[in-house]
Amino acid sequence: MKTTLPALPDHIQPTYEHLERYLPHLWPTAGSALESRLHAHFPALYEQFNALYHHRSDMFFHLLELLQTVFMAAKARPDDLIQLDQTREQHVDYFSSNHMVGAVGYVDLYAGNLKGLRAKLPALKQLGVTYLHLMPLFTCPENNSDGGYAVSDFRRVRADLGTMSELAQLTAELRADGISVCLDYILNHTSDEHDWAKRALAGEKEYQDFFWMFENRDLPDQYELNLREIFPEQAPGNFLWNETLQRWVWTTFNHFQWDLNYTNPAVLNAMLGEMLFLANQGVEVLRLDAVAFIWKQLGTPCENLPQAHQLVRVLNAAAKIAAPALTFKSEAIVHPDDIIKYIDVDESQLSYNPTFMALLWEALATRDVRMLQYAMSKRFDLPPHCAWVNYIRVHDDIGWSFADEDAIDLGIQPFDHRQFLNQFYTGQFEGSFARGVPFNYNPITKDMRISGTTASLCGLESALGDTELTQEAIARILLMHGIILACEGIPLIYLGDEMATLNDYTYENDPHQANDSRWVHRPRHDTARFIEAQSGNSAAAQVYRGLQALIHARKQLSAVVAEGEHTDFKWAGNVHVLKISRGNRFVLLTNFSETPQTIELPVHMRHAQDTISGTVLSDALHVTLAGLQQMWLIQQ
Ligand code: OTU
Repeated sequence: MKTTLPALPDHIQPTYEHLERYLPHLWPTAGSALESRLHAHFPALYEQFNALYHHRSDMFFHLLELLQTVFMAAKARPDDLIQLDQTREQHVDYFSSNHMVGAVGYVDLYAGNLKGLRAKLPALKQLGVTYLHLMPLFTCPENNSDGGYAVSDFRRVRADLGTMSELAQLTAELRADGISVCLDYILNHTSDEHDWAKRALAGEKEYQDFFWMFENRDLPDQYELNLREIFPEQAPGNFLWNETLQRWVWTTFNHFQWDLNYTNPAVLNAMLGEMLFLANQGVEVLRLDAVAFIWKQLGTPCENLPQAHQLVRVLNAAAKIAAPALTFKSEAIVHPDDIIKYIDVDESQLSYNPTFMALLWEALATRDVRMLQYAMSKRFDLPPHCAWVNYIRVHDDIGWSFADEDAIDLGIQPFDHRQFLNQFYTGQFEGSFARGVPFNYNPITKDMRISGTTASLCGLESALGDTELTQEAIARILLMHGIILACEGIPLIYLGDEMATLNDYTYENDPHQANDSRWVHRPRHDTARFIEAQSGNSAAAQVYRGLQALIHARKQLSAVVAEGEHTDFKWAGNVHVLKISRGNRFVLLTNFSETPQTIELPVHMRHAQDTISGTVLSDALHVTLAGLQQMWLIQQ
């Protein structure tokens, strides 16, 4: 029986027989796994593709091209990955396991190159890492490449880091050690040195159509009316005049990052080819960089448009046919109501949780968990077979992207509150422990984001030389990590944070980095500090040991928390204490204030043990947490 395609008006309904005629040499053999996946996922692919391009007379041609890309990738898929496909298809929720622990870092800064990364494997295993996100490692412009986010060739690894075949070998080795590799799929733009951009610059119309180009300011000016500026300081505006082309080129981010034009189906097909190529190198998770921006439409903010979702769904369906082990992780740092729209088993199965991240920092500054608790109690649940990637810090800045409505519901003025948070985290607010650096202040909107490492933002930098304040900073670092580790989803550790790495201000001396304060939290791996962290009582060592204990506690949760059991953010009855429970047997309590706090225990937790301190509660009605203490209570 052939799958019936969704009924769609006024268009040719491509039956399989119909399509087969055009691609006989590539068509999957009857009864093959590929054929059954085609039947399972082509309807979705067609539906979304048709929604995007039905108005084009050449739609059918582009659809065939797309299918050809899918089949060629399926044919090229190595045997070990075909096996992985089967394993993943049997356990699509593998990323929800309590054994999952993620780490993210730069290959060069963490390990020098891909070879060096292999040598770091024992250190990653010691931390229990099962998911490793390597920051963009593709060929890119030499001086400034936005940390690799301006890709010149998706199929070539940056020469100083290694080669594509080394990468493929590494993903296989890591997989053998239970570590899934995640890479960025930077689909909104390429660098202006990408072959497509070069050919556009050389006058090839076909490639000029890969980007957004305008002869005069008429349309750019109209678009600008509704656009945000993402990097107002280093790259103001969204369009750049190009002398060679005599055109305005759309550049949402830096001037050397050219936005791709997905209204052209050839772009989608080309980028699908790059995506499946990466999947066939053994990359298991693709981070959909800046996914909110991929579709533009005049008169709209050009973010989170329905077509952006349709594009991802086409890509997802294509992956499900050619490389089903592939998982998407959306990077949409937008309003929480928009974030959730990307998360679906048929779209992006994983997503960053920037709302949670921002509110964790908010609670740390205010010592008040109300907004965190309120927002998460209604925003943490996800559709089936999806998971959050919970994090505290990554390579980017922190933006205060909580929902205004959530703040207003609690009587908090969102604008003023963001001003306060910016002051607090740049150390301007009196008594602040944080030492962050402003990122892209916009004088018109007064919007600003924050750079800085976890340790510096948690007070370790400002505490230097003061024993008591140092202990508080350490407790804050562990408290923040404890929360993401206790929750359902993949906890993501930003490499360097495991040893409480401080801000590194040397970027100010590098002319290619000085105008981007995010480099303050992208230091080179400090080997001396890492050695120091392995024993003794330095701050680095205390954080390293503490984190190891928390990771251990997380992995042990499998015995008490079933996979898929919900994470609940219930009111603890004390503004300073966050209570997170998973199922009936586990409760995490965290005290965001520096003073002891007492809360009433839930009835089922009156006999419990804190797996971190070992403390046993026996017939207890209340529990008191020391300042900044966390308790992982397991019902006894
Ligand atoms: C992403 O982030 C990357 O994480 C950044 O490192 C890149 O610079 C950027 O894309 C361009 O590739 O602007 O400050 O609203 O905030 O996608 C970070 C979403 C960013 C953007 C986010 C973007």
